[in-house]
Amino acid sequence: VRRQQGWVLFQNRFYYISSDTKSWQDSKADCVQKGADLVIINSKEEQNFLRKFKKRVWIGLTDKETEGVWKWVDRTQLSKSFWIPGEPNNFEGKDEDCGEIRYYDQEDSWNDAPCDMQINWICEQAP
Ligand code: 2F8
Ligand code: CA
Repeated sequence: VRRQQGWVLFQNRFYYISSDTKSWQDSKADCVQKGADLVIINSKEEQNFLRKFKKRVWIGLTDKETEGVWKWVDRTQLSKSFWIPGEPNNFEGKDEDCGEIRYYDQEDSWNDAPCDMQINWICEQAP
């Protein structure tokens, strides 16, 4: 059997890093199709692990439902957050409803960006 091709194991969970780019919604759909979802970040260790892919990526974070109320794709609230200082800023009212890891060289690396932007993404499989 070929199992978990292209997935990386970290602390009991499998992660998939895309090699192409998509909108947040299409990225999420790709994860769901793979039996996973966009990554949910619960710890400093996980945040630092994800930075090691050295890519700008969509994560499972959105305030689509209520502007300014950020939730994970499993509908839970944030326990820890790693926003870039000054973010989330809904930049110039451009409706930035989706969360990305924008920088991989600093721990506080999350930015809110327009969901139709095309970047890489990371899926996480629940154990
Ligand atoms: O300066 C921070 C700002 O940078 C960009 O806007 C100029 C980002 N937009 C995109 O990446 C599309 C903003 O989200 C970010 O806040
Ligand atoms: Ca922003």
